[in-house]
Amino acid sequence: PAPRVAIVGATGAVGTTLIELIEQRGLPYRELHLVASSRSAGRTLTVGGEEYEVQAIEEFGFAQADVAFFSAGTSVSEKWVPVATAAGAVVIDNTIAFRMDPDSPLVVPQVNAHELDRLPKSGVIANPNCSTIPLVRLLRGVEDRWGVRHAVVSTYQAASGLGYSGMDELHESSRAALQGAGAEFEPRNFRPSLAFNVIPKIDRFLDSGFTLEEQKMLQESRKILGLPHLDVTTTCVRVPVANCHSEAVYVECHEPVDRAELIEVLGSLPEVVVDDAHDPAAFPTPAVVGSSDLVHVGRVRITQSNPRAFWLWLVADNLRIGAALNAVQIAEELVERGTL
Ligand code: A2P
Ligand code: 11C
Repeated sequence: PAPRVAIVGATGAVGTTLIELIEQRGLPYRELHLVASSRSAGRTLTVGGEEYEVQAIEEFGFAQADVAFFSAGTSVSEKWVPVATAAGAVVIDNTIAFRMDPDSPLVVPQVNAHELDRLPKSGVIANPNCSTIPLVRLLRGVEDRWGVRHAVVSTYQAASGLGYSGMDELHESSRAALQGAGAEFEPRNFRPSLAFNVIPKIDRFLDSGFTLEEQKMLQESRKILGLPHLDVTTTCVRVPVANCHSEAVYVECHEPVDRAELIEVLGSLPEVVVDDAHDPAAFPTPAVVGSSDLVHVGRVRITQSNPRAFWLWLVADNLRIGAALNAVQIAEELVERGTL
C-alpha cells in the first residue's frame, strides 16, 4: 500500500513547495499529515482537493507516518527526528542535523541514489544544503569524464534560503530603502540590510575564517560524491534576489577539456539544461529561470591560460532543486524500491 506521509514544517517555504511537488508529481500516499508549530495548529491547507488541518508537532503521533519530511529548522529536527524514527517513521531531513552522521546517507538522487538500496541504520536520510545540490550534480559528470583536480565556487544566494521570513525581509527592507527609510530598518535575518546590498556571509563564522555555509559545501560535496579528498573552496554570498541560487564555478581538471564536449556532457546529465547563448534573455538568471525543476547552466568557457580548466555559471531554484524536489525525489526512489 502507499505510504502514510507526514510533512513537518508544512506551512513554511520549503514545506509549501513540497506539498506542491507531491501534488504535481503524484507521490502516492494513503494518509497525509501536515505538522508545524502550535502557532499554525488548526489552520487548514488544501492538498489534492482535500482539506487537511495543520497539527502542532507536540500533539502529533509519529507512529501515524511511514515517512516524515522535516523542514522546520535544525533545532526542531534535533529534538523531533529521534522521536519520529523511534516511532518507526523513515525521516527525510532537510537540515544540517544529520548530514555528517556516518549512519545517515546524504543523498542527491541524480548522484548517489544507490545509497538508498538499503534503509539506513539511523532511519534518517539527509537532504543536502541548497547550494551543494546543483554543484555536485554537475561535478559528478565532470569527475567521471575529466577528473576534478579542484573547484573554486562563488555563490549568489537568494533570500528564500531563509524561508518566508527571509523573502519577507528582503521585500520590507527594499521598500524601506526606496522610501528613504533604509537607515531605520531593523534587519532580523540579514545584517547589514540586504536591500541593494550583497553580503559575503551565510550562516555563522567558524574559527577557520570560513562560514558554516562554506564548510557545508566542502564537507557535503565530499560525502555525496564519495570523494573524501575533493578540493572545493567557496565564498558564499547573499544577494538581494527572492528565489534561485546562482553559482560561478571554476573547475580545474586532470585532463584537457573540449568546450563542445563539456557542453554535451553537462547537457546529458539528468535534469540539467545548458542555456549557453549570449542573448541576455537566454543565459540563466534567477528572474528568467523562476520556478524550475532543472539545473540551468550557462557561460561555459575554457580558460585561456589553462586548457584543463573551465568556468561555468549555474542557476537552480533553491526551494525546489535545493530542498523540496530533492526530498521528494528521495521519497520516489524509496517508493520505487518498495522500501516505503
Ligand atoms: P509555523 O508556520 O507554525 O511557524 P520557513 O522556513 O518558511 O520559515 O518555515 C519554517 C517552518 O517550520 C514552518 O512550517 C514553521 O511552522 C515550522 N516551525 C518553526 N518552528 C517550529 C517548531 N518549534 N515546531 C514545529 N514547527 C516549527
Ligand atoms: C541559505 N543554504 O541559503 C542556506 C539555507 O543548511 O539547510 C539552508 C541551510 C541548510 O541560507
